[in-house]
Amino acid sequence: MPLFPDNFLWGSATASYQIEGAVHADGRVPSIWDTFSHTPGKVHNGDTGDVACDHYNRYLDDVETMSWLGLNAYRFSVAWPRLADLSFYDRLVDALLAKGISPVATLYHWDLPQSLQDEGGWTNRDTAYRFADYATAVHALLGDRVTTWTTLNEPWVSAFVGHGSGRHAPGVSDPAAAFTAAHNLMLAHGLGVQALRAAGAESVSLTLNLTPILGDPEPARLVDGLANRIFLDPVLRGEYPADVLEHLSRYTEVNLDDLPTISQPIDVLGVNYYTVNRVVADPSASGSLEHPGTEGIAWEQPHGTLTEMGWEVIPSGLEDLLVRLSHDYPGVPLMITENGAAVPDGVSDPDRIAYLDGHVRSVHNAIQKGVDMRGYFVWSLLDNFEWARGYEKRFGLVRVDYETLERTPRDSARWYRDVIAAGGLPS
Ligand code: PNW
Repeated sequence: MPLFPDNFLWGSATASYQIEGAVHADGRVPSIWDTFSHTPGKVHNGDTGDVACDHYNRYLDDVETMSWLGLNAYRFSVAWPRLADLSFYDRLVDALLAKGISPVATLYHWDLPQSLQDEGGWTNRDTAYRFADYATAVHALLGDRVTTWTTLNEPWVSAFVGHGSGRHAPGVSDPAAAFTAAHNLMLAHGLGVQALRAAGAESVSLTLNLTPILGDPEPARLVDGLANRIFLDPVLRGEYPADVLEHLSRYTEVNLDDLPTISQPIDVLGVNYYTVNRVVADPSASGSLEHPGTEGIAWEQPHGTLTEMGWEVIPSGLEDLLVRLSHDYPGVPLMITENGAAVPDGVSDPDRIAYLDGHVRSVHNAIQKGVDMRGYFVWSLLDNFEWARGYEKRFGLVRVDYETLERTPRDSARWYRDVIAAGGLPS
């Protein structure tokens, strides 16, 4: 039976706007996702996070479920719009610790206060300084109990889905804004690391969604730069890759003096992995708005088995990615902060079990190849608000009935419980 290191974190992950609901409780102010989801035509079926899973009121039941699963860690995000009263997270953290579950807190999972968006949001570098102040405030409240911190979740999505295609809030479509936002998000990360360290945080990380790019070598290299290296190199090497810098300079100017701040050492890199992309050279292709400047590149249809998101199931991509990261960015421990699948609704979910099984095996293979892996978090604990896709896509180990808000553990939850109890996979 493949075994994992003793102190390996077995967790699951969620994010504030996707599960909490209670959008008017305790002085919470509107976020860009309230605005976006309430704008007709932006989210599938007109769904919003107004109620979501009502986790804000049901968190004790949900912590009970985590305890039943045997999780030793739980990754959640703190809602910046709740800054006026963060006591919910105080209660959540106490409930987790009472069950022996380590809280892993993400400071920003996409719910920017609308008031900051009104001043330009991530295209305004002031937002990065505001983020550092916010990080200090959250640490002051939770830092005596939370030891593992993540600054940002997936800045690529915030920058390029939020400002490139506009499929996500704030719904902007402007390549210059997207590259500027990417830079300012990295600055926020760096300033956030400094703020957390100054406050005495033990372990600080950043979570990136990393997508291996397969296909014709030249387009694959360009797209890899725009999807992956654009964050990896500034954060972990203190420089933009030359090809990426040349490319983005066609749209905007970035302040290279920020790089020492951006590249503050981190203790672990969070990796969100779901699938790969395949690209081919095609002179007639218009490229992708989420990868500005990719005219002449076509995204190939995914191969083989697909999830409900239309994403190709390819566990070997995760192993290859982890090995690559350990070679290209040595000395940085890695943690899978999200991995999971949307599959058809029901309590029986063999396709999710197969997906998770394959990817946990990949993580184990990477460990055997010498990669320093610290944990694995399933996305997600609960079905939840899947952003522009609304509630239709279901990622939960636990099913949520959105009429009654009743929770029902799926077969995959029992499977994960057995994996955790055994400390690894059945051979
Ligand atoms: C991640 N895309 O997001 C997020 O961190 C989660 O909040 C989300 O629920 C999960 O993956 C599943 O989607 C992504 O459209 C969402 O390119 C969308 C994209 C990428 C990542």
